[in-house]
Amino acid sequence: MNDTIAAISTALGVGAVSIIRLSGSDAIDVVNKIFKGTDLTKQETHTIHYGHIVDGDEIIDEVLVSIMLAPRTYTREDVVEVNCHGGINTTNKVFSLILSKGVRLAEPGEFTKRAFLNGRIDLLEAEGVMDLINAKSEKMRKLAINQVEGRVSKLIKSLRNKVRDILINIDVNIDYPEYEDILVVTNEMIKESIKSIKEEAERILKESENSRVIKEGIKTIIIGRPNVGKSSLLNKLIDEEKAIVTDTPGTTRDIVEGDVNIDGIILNVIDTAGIRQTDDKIEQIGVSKSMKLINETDLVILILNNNEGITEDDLDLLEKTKQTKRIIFINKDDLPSKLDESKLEGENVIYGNTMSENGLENLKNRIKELFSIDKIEHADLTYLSNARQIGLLNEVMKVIKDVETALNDNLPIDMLAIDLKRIFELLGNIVGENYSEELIDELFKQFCLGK
Ligand SMILES: Nc1nc2c(ncn2[C@@H]2O[C@H](COP(=O)(O)OP(=O)(O)OP(=O)(O)O)[C@@H](O)[C@H]2O)c(=O)[nH]1
Ligand SMILES: [Mg+2]
Repeated sequence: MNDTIAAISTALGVGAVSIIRLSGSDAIDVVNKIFKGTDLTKQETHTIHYGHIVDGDEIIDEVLVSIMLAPRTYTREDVVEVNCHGGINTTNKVFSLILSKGVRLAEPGEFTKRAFLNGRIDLLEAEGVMDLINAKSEKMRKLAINQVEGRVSKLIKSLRNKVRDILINIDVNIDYPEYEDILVVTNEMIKESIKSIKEEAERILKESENSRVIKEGIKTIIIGRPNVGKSSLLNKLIDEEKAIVTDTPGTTRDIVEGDVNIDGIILNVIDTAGIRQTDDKIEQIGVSKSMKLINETDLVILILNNNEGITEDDLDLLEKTKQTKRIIFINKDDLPSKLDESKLEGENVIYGNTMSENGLENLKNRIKELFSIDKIEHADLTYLSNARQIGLLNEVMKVIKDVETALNDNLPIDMLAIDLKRIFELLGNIVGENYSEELIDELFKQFCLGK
C-alpha cells in the first residue's frame, strides 16, 4: 500500500487561489482533522465542501475542499484537493498543517507516477502530461494533448497486437502441428503482416520527426566567408541588432544566436565566425567552433557574396555542408553580380540582400518547404514526441529488418519467433510495459511538484 502524499499543485506566488492536493488512503482523514464544516469522511465522491481550515481554535483560512474517492481519480487513490486563498503565507500555513498530520511531501511527478503505476495511464500518456505542462506553443500543446488522450498509445498498441497475432499463430503451429483445422502459417503470410507493420512503423517514425521540430525547433547556422553578411542576416531574421556588423572581415569571433518564429515553429539561428584560413588565434577558435556546429545542426544557411567570385573557401564550405539540409543565400544582390552561377547548378539558391531585405521572405518560405512546416500546421499531430519513444521505435525497425532477412532466407518460422517477441517487447516498452524502475524514477523526476 502506498503512503499518503501531499503537495501544493499550483505555482507559488500571489494569486486568487492555491490548490493543495493529497492522494492516498489517509487523504480524507487528514484533511478532516483540520477542517471545520461538514464531516468529510461521510461525503460522496466528486463533491465540493465549504468550510474552514483550523489550527486548534484558530481559523487559518476559508476553503473549498474537493473529495474524490478511489478509483475514479487521477491516481486511482482517494484524492482530496484543498482550494485555499492564494499567496505564499496562507498556502504554506495550510500545507504545513496538513503535513503535520502525518502525510508525506510528494516528490515531483509522484501523482502522475501513481496514475501510471496504478494503471490509470500508460507511459506515453504520462510523458504527454509533462509535455502539456511544459508546452511553449500552441503546436506543442496539441502534440501533448494527443498523447495524453491516448491517441498515440492506440497506434502503438495496435501495431503490437498485430505482432501478437503472428506470434499466437506461430505458437499454435509449433505446439499443435497435428491439428488439421488450424491455419498453417507460412513465410509468405508472415511476410505480408511484417510488411504492413513495417510500413506503419515507418510512417509513425517519419511523422515523429515533425514532433522534434515542434518541440525543439530547427537548429540553424549561418556560415560563410568573413564579411559576406552573416551577422546582418541574423539581425534581420530576428529583427534585432544583436550581432555586431562592421565592414572589417573577421568581426564575429564567437557564436551569436537568436530565435525566429516561422508559423509557430521556432528557428534557432546561430551566427558564426566567418570561415577562412587565418593566423589569428582567437579567430581560429571561432572558425573551428563554426565547423563543429555544421555537424550538429538541422539547417545550414550558407552565404555567398554576389559581388565577388566564388573562392576556394566558398567551395570548401559547399563541400563540407553537402550532407546537411542547406540553403545557399547569395547576399548583396543590390551590388553588381560577379558570381559565377554555373558552379551552383542544382543547388537550393536564393538571391537577396540584407539592406532592402529582398529575398528574406523567399528564404523563410524555402525553410517552410524544407521542413514541411505547412504540413505540420495541418497535421493531426499524433506522433511520438521524445527521444526515448523514437529510439525504441527505431530499435523495432532494426529487428523488423532482421525478420525480413530471415524470411527471405526461408528460415523456419519458429526461428522468427525470437525476433518477433523482441518487437512485441520493444513496442510494449514504448507504452511503459516491462519498465525498469530506474527509468520510471528518472522520468517522473522531470515533472513539477504537485503533478
Ligand atoms: N551592399 C550590401 N552590404 C551588405 C549587405 N549585407 C551586409 N553588408 C555589409 O557587409 C559588411 C559585413 O557584414 P557582416 O554582417 O558583419 O558580415 P559577416 O559575414 O558577419 O562578417 P564576419 O563576422 O566578419 O564574418 C558590413 O559592412 C555590412 O553593412 C548587403 O546585402 N548589401
Ligand atoms: Mg559577423
